[in-house]
Amino acid sequence: MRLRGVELRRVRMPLVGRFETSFGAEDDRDVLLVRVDTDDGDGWGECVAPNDPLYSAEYADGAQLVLERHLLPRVLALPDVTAEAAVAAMDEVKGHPMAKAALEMALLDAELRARGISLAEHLGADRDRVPCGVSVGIQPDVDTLLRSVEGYLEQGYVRVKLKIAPGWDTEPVRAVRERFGEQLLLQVDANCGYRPDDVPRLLELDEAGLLLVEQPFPEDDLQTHVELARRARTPVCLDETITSASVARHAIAVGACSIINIKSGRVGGLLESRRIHDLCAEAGVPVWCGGMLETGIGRAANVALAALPNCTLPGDTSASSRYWERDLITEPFELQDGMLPVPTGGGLGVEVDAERLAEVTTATTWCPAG
Ligand code: SMG
Ligand code: MG
Repeated sequence: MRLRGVELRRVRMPLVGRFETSFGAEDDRDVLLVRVDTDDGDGWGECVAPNDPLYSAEYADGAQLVLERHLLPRVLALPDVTAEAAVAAMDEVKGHPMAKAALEMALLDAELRARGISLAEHLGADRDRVPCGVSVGIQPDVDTLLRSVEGYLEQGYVRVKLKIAPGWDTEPVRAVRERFGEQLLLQVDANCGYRPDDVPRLLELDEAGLLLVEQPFPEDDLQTHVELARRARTPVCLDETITSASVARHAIAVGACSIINIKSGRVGGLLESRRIHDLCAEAGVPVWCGGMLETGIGRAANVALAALPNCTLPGDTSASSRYWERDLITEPFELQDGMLPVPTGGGLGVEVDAERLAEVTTATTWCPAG
């Protein structure tokens, strides 16, 4: 495939409601989209780097800069571009997995679209629809939380994840468990918000019968995750810590987690996600697909990933309406009996509407080959 150039596009879309986690709150998304222009046609990718470097070190402005200055020049210089060749060319640049993943996604989309193969099929998915969970941010009070959870359950979500932080943990979790009963699939996500001294506090969550506790401690603190995993009945799941297949292998080997959340942006791409999926399957570690408040482009990739055989837990692959009044970028993903259909068209299998996209575009940069 010959790459003629790459367009970096910024779009701003307000979220339907504030999304608050242990590290901050977001009211809108300033998304970086990548369009590759190839002699085989276009491909789209979404960079999941948030507006600010609070989830991890990456953020949208930084991702754009590293793409413009360091990643695109390497990939645009390749005579024959494939997603795999691009990943290899970008490898000497340290870090910046979300920027790399966005370009890989766009190239995979172009490549697979031209061949008429869906991303799900290419990755080895074995399902045509996936069960969906919803991630519920920190709320001003427990009553508001209960109303919010009730609304999502009415829409059909099959699993609820509550964001927790010191001071917003055992009480809201207990209230949700009491109100919605034992059968509710419930889990929590601390986004690195706790410290080693908090282990006893986190052990109190055992009484709530949770599916898992996600990333309680900072991403580089494997040891405290090991300690909690040894002492708690609740399975420990890692998100921020897992930045590659080799980190995943290590975390599993030392007993820091028994479940892994896969996000293609966090691990540098869909091909690395597939490797993590496979090594977890071999180790008997279930995985699920996380989310980063994606538009329809990134959501399409997530839903394909969520359809892999070892994604045995419902993911944070919610319907478009959970995030946006209207997803102006692609057709919306709509929940059907708590499930989302896996796109079957070539590549990501979603169409970008150029006119509607223009309505939300705030800046466009064209990076030509040669
Ligand atoms: O896409 O529904 C979604 C959000 C899921 O909770 C979610 N993501 O740590 O798993 C996580 C958070 C990170 C969001 S930061 C933008
Ligand atoms: Mg998480």
